[in-house]
Amino acid sequence: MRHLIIGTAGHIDHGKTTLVKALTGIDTDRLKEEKERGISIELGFAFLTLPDGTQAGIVDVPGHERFVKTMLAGVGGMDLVILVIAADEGVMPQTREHLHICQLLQVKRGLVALTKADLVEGEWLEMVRGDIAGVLQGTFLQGCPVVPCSATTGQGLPELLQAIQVQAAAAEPKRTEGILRLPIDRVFTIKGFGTVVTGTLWSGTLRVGDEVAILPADLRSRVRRLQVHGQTVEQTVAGQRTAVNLPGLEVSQIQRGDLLCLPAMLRASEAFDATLTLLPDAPRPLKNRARIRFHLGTSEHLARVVLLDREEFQPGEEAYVHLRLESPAAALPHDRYVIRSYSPSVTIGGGSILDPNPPRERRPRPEMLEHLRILERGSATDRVERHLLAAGFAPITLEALRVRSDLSPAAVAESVQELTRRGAAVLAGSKGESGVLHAERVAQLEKEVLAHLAEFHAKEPLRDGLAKEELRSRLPAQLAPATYGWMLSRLTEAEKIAVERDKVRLVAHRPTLSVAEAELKAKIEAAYRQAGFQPVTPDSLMASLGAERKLFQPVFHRLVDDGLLVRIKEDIFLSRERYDELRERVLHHFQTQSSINVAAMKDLFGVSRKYAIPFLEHLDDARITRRQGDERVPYK
Ligand SMILES: Nc1nc2c(ncn2[C@@H]2O[C@H](COP(=O)(O)OP(=O)(O)O)[C@@H](O)[C@H]2O)c(=O)[nH]1
Ligand SMILES: [Mg+2]
Repeated sequence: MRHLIIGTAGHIDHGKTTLVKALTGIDTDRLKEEKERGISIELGFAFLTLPDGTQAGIVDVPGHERFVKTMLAGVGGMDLVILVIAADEGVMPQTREHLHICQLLQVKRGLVALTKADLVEGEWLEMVRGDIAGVLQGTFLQGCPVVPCSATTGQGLPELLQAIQVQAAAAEPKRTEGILRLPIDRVFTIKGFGTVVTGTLWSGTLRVGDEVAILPADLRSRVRRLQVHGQTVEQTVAGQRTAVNLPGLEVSQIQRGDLLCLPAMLRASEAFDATLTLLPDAPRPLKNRARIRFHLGTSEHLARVVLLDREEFQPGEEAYVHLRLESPAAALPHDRYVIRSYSPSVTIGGGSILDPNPPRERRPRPEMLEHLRILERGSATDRVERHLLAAGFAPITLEALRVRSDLSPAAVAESVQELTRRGAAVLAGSKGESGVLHAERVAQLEKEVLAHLAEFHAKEPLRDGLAKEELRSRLPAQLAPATYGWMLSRLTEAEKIAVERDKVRLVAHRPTLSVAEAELKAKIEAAYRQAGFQPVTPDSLMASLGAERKLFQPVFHRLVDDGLLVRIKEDIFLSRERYDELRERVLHHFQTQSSINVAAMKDLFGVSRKYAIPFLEHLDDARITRRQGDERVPYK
């Protein structure tokens, strides 16, 4: 079944609410004040089943200039608009403003209901038609049906319904498989159920039991009940007016303008990169950093427009801008927005979001304009590539790419394949955790790894390599452990580096010893071999050999790196042979004894407590023994 949203627009008192009532039987003016004053203040909702069975939700908007903000909250999600113009008054200020808003928000289609036709003569009607044609010129409604009608006499209503049917049939359905978004336009409580929010489901499918998030606060709840046009349903799809019962949340925590979506899909931001068109009849040019009212979905924010390539923005111009909001909002690329001047509040322009989560601080640079140009005009593949570049050294999952580019999963996969074929994208990571990196970023990272290693080898020619973690800490901070591991195996496979015992080195690196170093190395080794299980500390050995620290230390490190000396604890080292013997003899001990303690250890190796205790602790760490009170038992 097709679902779509029909909205009204037009100047106050031109008959919007009366027309909706005539078409649907529903009076959308529900507030007492609305009844008393005879004007609409809030959004009104009704529904209509078209002759072909299409279920249409109807959003009736207020026409008073003071409520344009409310009207704006109703326009997002409209598939077609009925621009209501009273035949007796003709085109009025909010007729134009509402038309501008629909144009800026890219409502795709619509028609004009020339209401109150009962009040005018044929000649007058023709004159008004002429005016209307002029106003619609160059807009999405140019050449649309203009249907004279009267809610009072019923004249023209069948023709109007017929024209709505034709437009509705041509409307493009919303994406039910898209990223779930429901901009909230009302919040209230129903006795016995708790908090309910309503809105037009822009895209996706929502089911009872779904976990949902309310942005920007990122409140969480689980959908308990769903209603569409007053009927309880199990699921609702894009294009339906939807009421959602959210247990565990208070009415005071949610407000019009919040966005209901699935958890962890969208991220609210206080900055957007966007295109902006200033209306030709905007009253004055827009200065850099001008404070404006920013309308997105059902929300309104105060914001500043940062101009990137000009000092002043003239009416009628279009440009790329950076928007800085005073409160966070969540958007997707291609979302349309409207701006109104701060005071007086009049609609002055609008545009399309290009990047919903750009870095906050930005100074205009030529590359940036190019970046935005590609985000706006580029092919799907070009846009995906921009997102990869912007993501730096953090691999992006296909899911995240989908949200950032607002493409279908298939289109994202295709773009990534294309980029991989071209050598521009690299699949990083493994087993489910995989993401995509831009090849340039990978190359940059490889260059850094190799440069750090080369530098280390130059400084410490006798050392085997740089400790893995040490190397990681010298790389860009955002590098996740998984990405780092992936990076190292990639360089190992390419035979550029080797990783041995947690040390990373360039494959080409071969530590070489001078004659003096080789001699000292032999002396240290011999000293440790002779010392058995009670060796001296490195410092006292250095003193007794009369060696200089500058010479002694690198050689000593080298012996440890090579595994010829094993560090037990602090400055207790054993030669490799003694160390192997230590392990063997303890294991042998366990063949006849069930445990070992410090005293037994002292006897076994003929050492003092000063050595026996660190030995046992080391064996615990190596999972050869396990401590049980004062005894050690075999680890397993
Ligand atoms: N004569 C006549 N009066 C109408 C017609 N439609 C609406 N009205 C009257 O115009 C006034 C404003 O109508 P309303 O629907 O509240 O206008 P809205 O502000 O556009 O929603 C009300 O007093 C209606 O009764 C019509 O077709 N013919
Ligand atoms: Mg009204």
